[in-house]
Amino acid sequence: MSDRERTFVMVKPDGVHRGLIGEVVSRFEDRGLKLVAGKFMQLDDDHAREHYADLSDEPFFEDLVEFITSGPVFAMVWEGKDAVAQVRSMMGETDPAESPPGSIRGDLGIDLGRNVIHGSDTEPGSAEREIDLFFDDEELIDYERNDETWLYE
Ligand code: IDP
Ligand code: MG
Repeated sequence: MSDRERTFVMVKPDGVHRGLIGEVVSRFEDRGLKLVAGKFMQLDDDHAREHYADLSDEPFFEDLVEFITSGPVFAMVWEGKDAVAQVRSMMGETDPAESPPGSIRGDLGIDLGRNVIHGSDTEPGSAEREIDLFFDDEELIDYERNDETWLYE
């Protein structure tokens, strides 16, 4: 049980506009991860800058903030065994063009700045920081999936 963790995931505006929320949610559900929070929302400028604060010196930062605030996003928290690393591996690489077929970005995107999905990176504390930035504690729902005894030994 100690390897169960939570990670923050977000379908970006390109994914929402392209009707890919259901596809993305399905992949994590099918894998056996458990949805513990979800919110359809539009990020304001401050929220976007704080979320991507570690990239603020990058030349693409302003474009990234403009894009991520340009339309609605679907923010989620998923829980399960090694959830942070599992979600990252299911996402593929940052650039969809370098992501293998079978990964979310490799199947659903083609361009770096339109890569459909955000997922917390594996730096210690990243997932917790992002979950806190998007959700209040009472929005995180504790429950058991009724297939958990078949998903975990
Ligand atoms: P990640 O989303 O795979 O964690 P990060 O390096 O954290 O990748 O970058 C955050 C987002 O910034 C990426 O998902 C992508 O949308 C955008 N991005 C990253 N690198 C570049 C770049 O070199 N040019 C344009 N956009 C970029
Ligand atoms: Mg990142």
